[in-house]
Amino acid sequence: MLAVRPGEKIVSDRQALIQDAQGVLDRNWTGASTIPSRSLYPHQWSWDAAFIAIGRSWQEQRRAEQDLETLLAAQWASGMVPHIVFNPAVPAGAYFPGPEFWDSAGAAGHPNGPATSGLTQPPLHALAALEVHRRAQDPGRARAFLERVYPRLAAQHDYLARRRDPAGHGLAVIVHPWESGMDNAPVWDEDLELAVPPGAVPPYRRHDLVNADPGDRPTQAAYDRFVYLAITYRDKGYDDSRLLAGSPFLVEDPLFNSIWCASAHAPAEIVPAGYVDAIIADLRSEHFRPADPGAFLVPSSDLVSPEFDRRRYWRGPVWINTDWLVWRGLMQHPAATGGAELAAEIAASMVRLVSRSGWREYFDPFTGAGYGSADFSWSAALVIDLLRTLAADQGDKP
Ligand code: 2M8
Repeated sequence: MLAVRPGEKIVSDRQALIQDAQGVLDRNWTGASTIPSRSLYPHQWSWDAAFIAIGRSWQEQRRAEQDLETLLAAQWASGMVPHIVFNPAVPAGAYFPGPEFWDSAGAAGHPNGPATSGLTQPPLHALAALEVHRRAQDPGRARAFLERVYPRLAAQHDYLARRRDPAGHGLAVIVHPWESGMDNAPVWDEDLELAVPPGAVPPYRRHDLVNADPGDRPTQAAYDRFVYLAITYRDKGYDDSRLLAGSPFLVEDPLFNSIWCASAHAPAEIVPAGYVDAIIADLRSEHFRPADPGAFLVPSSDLVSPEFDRRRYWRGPVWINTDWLVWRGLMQHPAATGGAELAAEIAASMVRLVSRSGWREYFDPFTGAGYGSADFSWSAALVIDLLRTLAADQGDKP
């Protein structure tokens, strides 16, 4: 069985795995921030920075703080925290769409400093900053850090409330699948059924197909739509004031909003228990649990839907960050029926995946094979967090 009972050890040599994960983070450190991976993603990404800071917080307070502060230094005047901060030392053309595509310098409210993208990503940063503070080896330093980042985090949340809630629902909209972080998920397919006008997307070269197996990555049709949507938003100056009237893609994404909620410390305890039970039931059903007991949890898309694809980016493979989000949510609800067992199974699955296939970007739910880039930072950072949290809960020295 997949099952590991709560409290049971899930890894034979925890220290070795943590050290290995630490090596990934060391190799991906640039001096100012951590890149997600040397091959596919050579700049700083927004929600990656939050996951990475959480992993680093256990023993590298300074780098954890620096990861978050480098990102937040690129915040726009509106409060928007961009989804990519470009490293000027990386050759132009190493990633598409790069700084020349986004043209952030030409946009109102872009800060002085490195170029950025014009989109945002799930706002996990306040939660990450608090974790960094909570685990700080130097509490005085951590307090000063929190005082510095607090106004920026408040501005980020304020931006979402003021500029990204055009319908007044209390939920933020995303204007592009890239803002969800789960860019290529089948849930966006319907909203992406848009006609790209001929000539609207100038020719471009996809670097992801050079650096990863094309079978792991979005199709060309999906990519054209991603690029078209980004161009549409860019050409309106990244102006959020007329979103309802002018955005071809406008979605109140549940994951983005749950992260916003968790980050804003609207504590998970206010979630009605019925929702938690329903989520657990879904996760234990044929939709998210492969029948083979030796398989891996949790697929990123519904296993029995026609769109499910076991290896293609965000359309089915298991990702360590979404596993970690589900695991953490379950740990906050110890009383939910079956929640603790499921959390233990997910934790065991995460460890089995990286032990078997290394620090890959995503994994096959049936075989555990690794896909996408290698030495992927959030896989390493979040397994550090998982192992250290479990060790601390069991009263072991981390
Ligand atoms: C992926 O997204 C970028 C675009 O932002 C890409 O495909 O080039 C996503 O998995 C996203 O969630 C992640 O933040 C990023 C870097 O790891 O890669």
